[in-house]
Order: sequence, then structure tokens, then C-alpha cells
Amino acid sequence: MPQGVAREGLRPPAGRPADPCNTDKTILLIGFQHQGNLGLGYLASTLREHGYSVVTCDFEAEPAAIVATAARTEPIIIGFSLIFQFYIERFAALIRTLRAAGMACHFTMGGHFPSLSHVETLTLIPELDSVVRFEGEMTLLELADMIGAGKEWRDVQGIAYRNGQDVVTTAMRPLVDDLDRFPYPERNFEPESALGHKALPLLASRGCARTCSFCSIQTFYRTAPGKIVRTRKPAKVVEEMRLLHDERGITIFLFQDDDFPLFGSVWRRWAADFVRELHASGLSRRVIWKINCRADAVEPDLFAAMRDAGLYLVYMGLESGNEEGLKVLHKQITVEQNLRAVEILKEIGLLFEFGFMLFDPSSTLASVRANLRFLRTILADGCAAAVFCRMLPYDGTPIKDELERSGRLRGDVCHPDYEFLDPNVTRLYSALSEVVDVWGWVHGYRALSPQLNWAWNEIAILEGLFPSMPDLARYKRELSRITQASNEVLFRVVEDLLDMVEGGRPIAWTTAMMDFERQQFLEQLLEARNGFVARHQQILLDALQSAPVVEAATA
Ligand code: B12
Ligand code: SF4
Repeated sequence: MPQGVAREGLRPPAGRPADPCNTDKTILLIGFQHQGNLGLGYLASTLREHGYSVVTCDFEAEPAAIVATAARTEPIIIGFSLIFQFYIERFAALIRTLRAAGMACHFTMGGHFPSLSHVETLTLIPELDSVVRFEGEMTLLELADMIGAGKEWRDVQGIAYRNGQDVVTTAMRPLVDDLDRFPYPERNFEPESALGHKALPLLASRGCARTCSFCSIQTFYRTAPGKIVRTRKPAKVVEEMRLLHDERGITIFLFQDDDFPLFGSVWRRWAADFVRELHASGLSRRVIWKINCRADAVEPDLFAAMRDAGLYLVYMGLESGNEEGLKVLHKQITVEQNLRAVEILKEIGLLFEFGFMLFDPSSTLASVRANLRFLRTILADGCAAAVFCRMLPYDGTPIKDELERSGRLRGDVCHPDYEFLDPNVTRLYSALSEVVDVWGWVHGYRALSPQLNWAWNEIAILEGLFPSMPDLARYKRELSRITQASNEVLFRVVEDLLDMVEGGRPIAWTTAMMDFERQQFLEQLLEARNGFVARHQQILLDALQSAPVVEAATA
């Protein structure tokens, strides 16, 4: 953008230099791009709107390729996006490599961990010049203006930097009040593809009104001044969906909001308006969408209306199946509410996925048993695969502070951990980790449970975006059977381990047996899924018109 041309879209906050400068300069952004990084997307579109040239690199790319890109583009700033705390050492290594390769420009970093733990970040990665704290668009833009113009950047609002042995923070930058003032985020990554349909992430809101003790999001959006939750205008969200649909052929939208606006009368009205806009745009018959929400927001009428406007998948952080666990996690929800939410979604025919912490700092053998009973109840019909994890105490969370106060905090920044109160729970957890290869069974994209859930996603996509298929009901029954059987093995192992720890009963399970079981289920899944797709290849291809060939499952 030539100098002197007014910058549109975002009004500069008070104190921002009025004239654009150095707008021919390049900013290089590096972050985790799997499934699309909207944070980087918003930063990139904001910078570009103001005339900067922006290059984005996937953090998972070969370091040599990243170094080559940096050398070629000669950025004035390299911005690193650290959204997962446990990646900090890997980022530190990449940053060292870039410095060793001679990159002398300004290095900054943003994301949850750097925002909340800026001192630790600057200490752990001395090669960084600054940290951008909290919402980054306006701060990075101003930093770029200052650095590009060779002016003093240390006064920019919303940053932290080192001054000798000290870390200095500048005044906190308020959150932008109207999210629709941001340009739509850049999405210069390949959309995920499912049965020839393309999926992209988007946001209808930022922030969360709740205060779960294990979650850094609530602290992130509460520490910076401004409204804790900001929703976009429904019409603008639908306009963005329409553009993505018309220009990139996107038919599956993945809302990544922490808590999709549904709770309470104001947000229920928001959701109803959104549904109305979708119908008015004609998109409700052509696209499907997924949301994240809390179980206490699920109610039949609104969710049925959303289903009729294309909602196909609801992700809920159920987190615990016992009252004490829910209390310690500060979910402000009851087991009964969790169960009721699942029941409603099943009644109205909506697919659901969930987050669940089988283990948390309050775990006892009895609470693990209660959690298992809960999982058995909600998954009895094989409607979804069992997933669970151990709660981890991330920086900036109340539960981490509490564990630290009580002397139970263990591990380090990359592997934050804690001690259970009951040594038997520790024994149970380590025995379980030994017998079940969690990365093969419950975590990671290629693990069994995620693959089963992916197959369930495909079924919802078939129901939402394809004409009815003759034997879909049969395939669903087969998938339920495999899911049920695989869940059952997982539950039995945990139960047998509980019996071993409690009563000294020896267990029959070995790692090799579990690997064998897992492989069997994966093969059954592949056979059922690929068989179904092969039988319906023609219908699928006709429905997609000139669509890409339906890809095989990757198990
Ligand atoms: C979408 C998402 C994912 C996607 C990732 C998509 C991607 N490539 O970005 C997927 C599904 C892959 C994913 C996976 C996981 N996720 Co996740 N995820 C999210 C979620 C819901 C939204 C991210 C998002 O789009 N935010 C919206 C954008 C606009 O905000 P932002 O990313 O914060 O960026 C802004 C600022 O932080 C800042 N900023 C960020 N980067 C930078 C860089 C620079 C240079 C600057 C200046 C500023 C800046 O400016 C941005 C714009 O304002 C977040 C929650 C959240 N609200 O962020 C959890 C979250 C990031 N995930 C989390 C976790 C724990 C996970 C998993 C470990 C879950 C699991 N058990 O498997 C995995 C880990 C995956 C892995 N790497 O192994 C935690 C991270 C906790 C932590 N403190 O480390 C979060 C915070 C959820 C939570 N409530 O605790 N996740
Ligand atoms: S509801 Fe979700 S986003 Fe909100 S505080 Fe709880 S875990 Fe975090």
C-alpha cells in the first residue's frame, strides 16, 4: 500500500502512529499449521491489509526449509506462534537454528504460554527480542511499523522484552472490542478433505465466560483488559462462510470457538439469528458445520434448529463422570447435566465427540471407577469411540497454581505433571500407560479411537451432504459394533488394572495383546469403511460431480 493511503478496516487505537510506514516490508510467521492456524491467519490478514508482505511457514516443516525461506524473504520480523505449551523446546531449537544461520532480524513470539508466562518464555529462549502478549493483531502491526521505520519499538503496548537481567512489560493492550473489524483470516493451507468435501476452520467468537480450573483460555481472555467474550455478527460469520464456499468450494465448517455462543438468553438469540442467516443465505442446504460447546448449553429445540441448518457434530468438554472431579476441575456442571446433554444429542440425531479426563488431581480408585461407569453409559450403543487423558497442569491455570501451593506440582514446562494423593492411583496410571500404547489407541491422528471417530464423522458427512445410500444403516451398525467392542477392551483393561491395584488380582493383559487387539479393530474398521465406499463409489462421485476421487482411510 502506498504511503499516505488511509488504512481501512481497523481503526488505529489511541497512541498508534497515524501514518503507515515501511509497508513494503516482509513479516515471516511460523506456527503449527495442522488443521489450520487461525491465529496466524488473523495476524497475516491484518498485516497484509496494512500493506505488509506476509509469508507463513509450517512449524512442522524441515528446519532447513524454514531457514531457506527466512533467508530468501529477508523479513524485518519473524513471529513465532506457540499455542501448545509443550512445544516450547522445539520452538527454542528452531529459533537457535535461525539465529545460527545468521537471521538477525527482530524475533517475537505470541500465543497462550508466552502471553501468560512471558518471563519464563524470554528466559527459556534468550534469542527472542520480545513477546507479544494476548491478542496479537494490533500489537504485531504496531511493532512492525516501529521496527520497519527504525523507531523505538520498546514502547509498543502489549509486549514484554528483556532489559539486562530484568523483563519489562509495557501497558497491557485492550482486546479489540469488535471482532468484525478484523479482516477475514488468511487460510493459505490446504483444507482438510473428507469424502471429497473440503473443511476449513473459522471463529464466531473469542473467549469463554466460564472458569474451568485446568484451562488457560479463561486466564488468557481475563488478563487482558476488555470484554471476556466477544461474538461476531451472525451475518458476518455467514458472509465469511459464503465466500469460502463460493471461492474455495468449502462445504464443511469447523467452528473453533472455545465455547460457541449458545449459553443464556443473549447467546441463544445469537445462535437463533445465526441459524436464520444461514437459511436466508441458502447455505443451510449446502454446508454442514461443527461446534465446541459446554454440555449445559445443550437443549432440544435450539439444537434441533441448528441441526436443520447444517450442524452435524458437537464437541463437548465433558471432562469427568464424577461430581468430585467436576468440582476440582471447576466445570460448574453436574454428572446429570453431562448425561442429559448426551441423551438430547442422541435423541435429535446429532453426532457428538467429547474431551474426558479419566485422571485428574483429585483421582481416587473409586473416582476412576465412576468415570468408567460414566463412559460405559454414554458409549453403550457404540455411537463414539472412547477417548480419555490425564489432566495436565498448564501455565496460567488455577489448578497449576493450586498444585504448586500444595507441593504436588512435578515435571517441567514441556511435561507439566503432578502427584496423585493416593499412591494406588499412581500405580494404576503407570500400569495403564505400560499396557496401553496411548498413542496407538487414544491419542494422535492415527490412533484407533480417533480413526473410529473419523469414520463416524464421515457417516455424518454422508448423511448431511450426500443423497441417501442403500446400505448406510448396515454400515452404521457394523461401525457401532466395532466401536463398542474396541471401547469394551479399553474399559476392561482399566477395570482389570483397578482390580489388580485394589485386590492384588494379577492381570492377563500385556502390551503385545493390546497391540494385537488394536490392530484387529483397525483392520475391521478399514474393511467395513473401504468396503462401503467402494460399493458406493459411483453414487459418491456423481454427488460430488467433478469431485476428487474418494480417498482411502489411512489406518
Ligand atoms: C483449533 C485448536 C486446535 C487445533 C489446532 C489448529 C491450529 N493449527 O491452530 C487442533 C485440533 C489440531 C488442536 C489440537 C490440540 N490442542 Co488445541 N486448540 C485449538 C483452539 C480451540 C483454537 C485455536 C484458535 O484457532 N484460536 C483462535 C486464535 C485467533 O487465537 P490464538 O491462537 O490464541 O492466536 C492469537 C493470540 O494467541 C496471539 N498469537 C498467537 N500466535 C502468535 C504469534 C505471534 C507472532 C503473535 C504476535 C501473536 C500470536 O495472536 C493471535 C490473534 O489474536 C485452542 C483454544 C484457543 N482459544 O486458542 C485450543 C488449545 C490451543 N489447544 C490445546 C490443547 C491442549 C490441544 C491438544 C494437546 C489436545 C489433545 N489433548 O490432543 C492438541 C495438541 C495437538 C498437537 N500439536 O499435538 C490447549 C493448549 C493449552 C496450552 N496452554 O498449551 C488450548 C489452549 C485449549 C484449552 N482450552 O486449553 N487444537
Ligand atoms: S468451558 Fe472450555 S474454554 Fe471455557 S473455561 Fe472451560 S475448558 Fe476453558
